[in-house]
Amino acid sequence: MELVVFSLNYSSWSVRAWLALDHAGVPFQVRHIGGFVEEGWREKLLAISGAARVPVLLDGGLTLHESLAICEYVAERHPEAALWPQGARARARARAVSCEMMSGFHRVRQEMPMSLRGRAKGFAPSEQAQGELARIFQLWEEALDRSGGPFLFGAFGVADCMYMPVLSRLRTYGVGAPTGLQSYIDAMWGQPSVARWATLAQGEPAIPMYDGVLG
Ligand SMILES: N[C@@H](CCC(=O)N[C@@H](CS)C(=O)NCC(=O)O)C(=O)O
Repeated sequence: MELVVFSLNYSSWSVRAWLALDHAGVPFQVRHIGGFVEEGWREKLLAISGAARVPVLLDGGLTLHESLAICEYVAERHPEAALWPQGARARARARAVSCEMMSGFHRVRQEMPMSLRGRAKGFAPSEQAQGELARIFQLWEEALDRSGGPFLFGAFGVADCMYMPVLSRLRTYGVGAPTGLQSYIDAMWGQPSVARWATLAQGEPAIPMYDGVLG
């Protein structure tokens, strides 16, 4: 099995799929395409997937794009990893907040591009981004209140994979979260797949174009 990515330091959608695969203990290789920097990157990606976006999962004859679809596939193939919570209601809520990440929070994504190892200077989120962050904190608090933690729906799962890049952005841009969320944030940074990702991301090639936005 292969996961096609741009960079595990900068490509937040790739990281979401990578975390689900790693947590499920799936043996897989990572194939890098230097998106926006490597000569002919778009053609190389188009030759793999008509969507021309990463991540792409290659599993035998299956070519699968969209990070959430990849997480769903991993969850279905590896039920022992319990990537979705037990119980139809909890699973429905976990899917809803995962979809909310996929389709929303555009200002946070635009103003705070992910760089796990980057540290921004003098960053202040716009009012719109602050509003989106408040909604993210609210949904984390609600999920943790119901589940009792340590992760959004109890055990580490797809919803946590979806929001890990947000935690990374909070750290990169020096944005604080409500104190009640600190134990969730600590649990996430200490989670074994997250720790492995953080190590791998440190070794990814620098892309000056992305680092430039950090100021
Ligand atoms: N909804 C897609 C988004 C994927 C996406 O936008 N990936 C970015 C890199 S993180 C990309 O491939 N961008 C290429 C482009 O914009 O041309 C997913 O969840 O996989």
